[in-house]
Amino acid sequence: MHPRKLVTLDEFTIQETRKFPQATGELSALLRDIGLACKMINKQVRKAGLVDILGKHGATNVQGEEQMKLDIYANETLISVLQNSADCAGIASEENDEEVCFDEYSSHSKYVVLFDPLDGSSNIDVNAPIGTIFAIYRRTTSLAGHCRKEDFLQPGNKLMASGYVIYGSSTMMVYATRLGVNGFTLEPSIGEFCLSHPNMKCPDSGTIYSLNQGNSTRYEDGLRAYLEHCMENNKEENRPYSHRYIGSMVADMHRTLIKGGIFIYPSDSKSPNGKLRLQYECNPMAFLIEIAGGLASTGTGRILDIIPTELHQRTPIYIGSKNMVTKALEFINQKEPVA
Ligand code: P6P
Repeated sequence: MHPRKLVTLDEFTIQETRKFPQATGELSALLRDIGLACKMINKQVRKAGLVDILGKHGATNVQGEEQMKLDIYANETLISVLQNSADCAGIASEENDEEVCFDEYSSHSKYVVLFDPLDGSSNIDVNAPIGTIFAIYRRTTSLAGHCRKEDFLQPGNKLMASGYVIYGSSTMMVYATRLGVNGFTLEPSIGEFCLSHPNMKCPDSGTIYSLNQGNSTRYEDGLRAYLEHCMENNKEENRPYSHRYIGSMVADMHRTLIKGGIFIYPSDSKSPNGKLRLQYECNPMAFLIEIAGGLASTGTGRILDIIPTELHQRTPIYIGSKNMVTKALEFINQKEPVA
């Protein structure tokens, strides 16, 4: 009996490429590059409590948020690996005001990558799960020249791949292409991401709702009515649901993908466009969850259909199990909810 063969990320992406004779393998190589960068970030995250890397760096990013040293390390690692990969023409990051288009060596590459290098960084000090979120687009501009702003302002429905790495009880990379969603767990003894969750699907329904209920006084009536619905006693519909909120989008989304549920960061009286960023948080998660069979809405339309106008624009988001997102939209759009 042959021992069960571990399939590494590298082997899996090469096998996927072989399904398409015309594929050049550049997208697969790019996914491996991102995996390498995140293994380097993982190494620092795992020892964050031991070295003076937790201290606040003092600088602030374009969002006006104080940058932790780990944020900066993660950002610089992703930029450096992608710049040297020759599979990426440029990047845009939550931590950079503008896009970064790479020099001659990489400028003819056909892909660009957007990322949140370390999402949920406020959780670093309390050892809660954090993550890296990434989105990969094929360029719309000529490969003869450098990439340009419009390469980074494409709608999510043009994504080639997207995913995240969660630095949690184990380190996992989950990514989606139009072929499906697959999860890889880091095996530290060999330093490889190994296929552990093939062909991931988001359950059509769930019993968990996830949002910062502390903001509920600022929520619109329809959303408050939906929250009442979640907390109501209804045995046949497994209500009341459980409320789970980690405050790290990657962690809340990973649970939603695996267990089902709904994650909400809505607009409210203080944040009319919500808090989460479209291009490197909401779109990559929306693409992934839709490929896994779920839904992702702004409340009035599909996240992936938004035409971006700014690199760091925000959007409200209702994302997760399709039956739960549909029910939430009935409440917030004041349609007579189905009994
Ligand atoms: P709040 C982390 O700062 C983050 O960008 C997401 O990871 C997370 O879902 C959200 O903000 C948490 O925001 O306002 O509830 O603390």
